[in-house]
Order: sequence, then structure tokens, then C-alpha cells
Amino acid sequence: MTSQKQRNIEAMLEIFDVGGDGYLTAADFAAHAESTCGALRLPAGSPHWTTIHTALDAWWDHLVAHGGTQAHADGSAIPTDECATIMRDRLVDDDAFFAATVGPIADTVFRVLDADGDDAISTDEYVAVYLASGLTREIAVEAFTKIDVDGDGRIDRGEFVAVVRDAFTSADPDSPGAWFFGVRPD
Ligand SMILES: [Ca+2]
Ligand SMILES: [Ca+2]
Repeated sequence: MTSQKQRNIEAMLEIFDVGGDGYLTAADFAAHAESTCGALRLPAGSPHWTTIHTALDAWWDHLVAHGGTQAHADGSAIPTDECATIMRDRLVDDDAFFAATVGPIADTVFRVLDADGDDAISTDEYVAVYLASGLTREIAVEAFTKIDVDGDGRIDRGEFVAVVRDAFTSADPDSPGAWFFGVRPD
């Protein structure tokens, strides 16, 4: 367990802790699903919207199933740092977890980013999302370059899935995965 791997997981879970109270709840995951769908402009009840919500519900269920020894008495909240430990020790290497949660989310994000449907994300398609989030073109292009591992100017499906998985499992501060969640090396 390295500090960078820990940092990637903690950075992600801090984003999930919508209320910022140091605990994660089912409501936090539902809120994250809603904000993700909002950022991607997915209409409520659409297939992509349903996929995102189902995957984040499953993510919470996995955390509950694997932990909760320090949870609130009613089991409705788990400390964020305990969630990070569960992720680190139990879930990052669990294929069933990825297939139910991160996989469908990554697939949906890829399809939405791929605005023209050619099964690859171009620089322009990628930058458009960054600009919509209030980030600069410079940062977007830098991140794009990191994720486009073979340097052909397109993020293909394999590169995208690899970078998402890498975000959870890599200990390398310069890995593309660190960039998926906007975690910059010191
Ligand atoms: Ca495309
Ligand atoms: Ca590429």
C-alpha cells in the first residue's frame, strides 16, 4: 500500500462524501449518481441514467457487505476512512465489484464523451467536458495526453477502461489513472 494509491482512493471517496461529514451513506451515493448524471446531462429515467444509479447503489451495497464494524448503530453510515480501507483491502482487486460498479459507470461515461459515436474519444470531445466543468483547455489537453497511452490522438475504449481501473490500483504518481480523478503528483 503506497501513499499514492491511498491518495487516489481517498480523493475519490472525498468526492463521494457529498455532505462532507466524514461518513458515507446510501444518500451520498445517490447524490453522487445524480450529480454525475447532471454533469453528463442524462435525462432522469433514461437508460444511461438508470445504469449510473444502479451502479452507485451496488457500490454502496458492496461497502456495507464488506464492512460496517464501525458503522452507525443502524448501519446507515460508514466512516469515509473505513470505506477507503475496505476499498483498498477488499474491493480494488475484486472483479465482481468492478463488473457491478466501476465497469458500467466507465462504459456509460465513455459512450457519453464519445459524442460522435465513433468508439473513440477525440481531443475535442474530451476538452468539451472539461470546459463545461470550468477547467481550462490546457489542463484538459495535458490529461488527455496522459490517458492516450499510445499517442494516436484518440482515447479508445481499452485505454479508457485501463485508466479507470488504474486509478484504483496503480501506485505510480505519473500513471494515467491518477489523472482520471484529477489527482496531480506533488
Ligand atoms: Ca468520438
Ligand atoms: Ca489512443
